[in-house]
Amino acid sequence: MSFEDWFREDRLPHIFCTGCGNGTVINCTLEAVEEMGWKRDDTVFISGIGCSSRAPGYIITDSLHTTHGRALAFATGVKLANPRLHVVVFTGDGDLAAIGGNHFIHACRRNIDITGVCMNNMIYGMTGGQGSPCTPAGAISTTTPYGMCEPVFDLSALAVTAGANYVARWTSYHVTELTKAVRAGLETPGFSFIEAMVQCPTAYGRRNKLRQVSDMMTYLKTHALLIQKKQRMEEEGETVPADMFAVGEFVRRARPAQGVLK
Ligand SMILES: Cc1ncc(C[n+]2csc(CCOP(=O)(O)OP(=O)(O)O)c2C)c(N)n1
Ligand code: SF4
Repeated sequence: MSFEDWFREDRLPHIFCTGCGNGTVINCTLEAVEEMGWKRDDTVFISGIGCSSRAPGYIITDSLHTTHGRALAFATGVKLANPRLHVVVFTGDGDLAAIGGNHFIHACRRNIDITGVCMNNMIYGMTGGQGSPCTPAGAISTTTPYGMCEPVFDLSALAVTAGANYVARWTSYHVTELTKAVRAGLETPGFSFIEAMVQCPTAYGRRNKLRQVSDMMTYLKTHALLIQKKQRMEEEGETVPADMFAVGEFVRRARPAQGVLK
């Protein structure tokens, strides 16, 4: 079998815009799931609402497309009702960190055996480009026409602090690293969180001088800074540019977890 055997082809064509990064994240996740040797009958994909949250609909397993911001609450119920199931949540930055912020914190704190994959496109994509907690300072959105004046929210740092057992961030450019990170998250008992920075040419790129898909990919590539390099720069007193974001593995630990089969 290959990762393509997990696709629900009768749902095609998909709704994603040409050049959207979400497909890459779905492929990487399914590749990791396939590497785990999981069975379709034992695996459930769950999401909230948003472009990214449409992902489970294209996968052949049982899935739940739930309410905006509530994917982790539904996933918790599924996992605790049947801990034998492998539960993977797809979410977006708005779904996870705005309306779903409290569920995110407490899923990390409870350290439930779920893997959350967030497609962070730095914007509300599905509803036409409102600013999200992850819209970078100065970026243009429909709700920040003069530039985002609030500081960007670091989803991975929150997950580390709140108690997730595995946290990593990559981008849709870093396909190999992203796949390995999802695999590590699936293997780690407890809550694992993988943040994937993705291009959204439609709602984010065209308002922020990144109109071409290649421009957005170049943005992701050139603004990603390996965590070890960032730490070295900080130790040596070098200034880390404010628009760079760290990528890599942020934590891998073994805090007591819930929903893990003994
Ligand atoms: C309670 C509720 N409020 C608002 C909405 C409208 N809504 C649907 S998707 C969405 C934003 C999605 O943004 P994000 O989670 O970042 O996902 P993306 O579409 O960018 O992948 C909003 C506000 C809704 N469906 N339900
Ligand atoms: S609006 Fe953005 S996130 Fe949504 S499908 Fe289009 S490119 Fe992807």
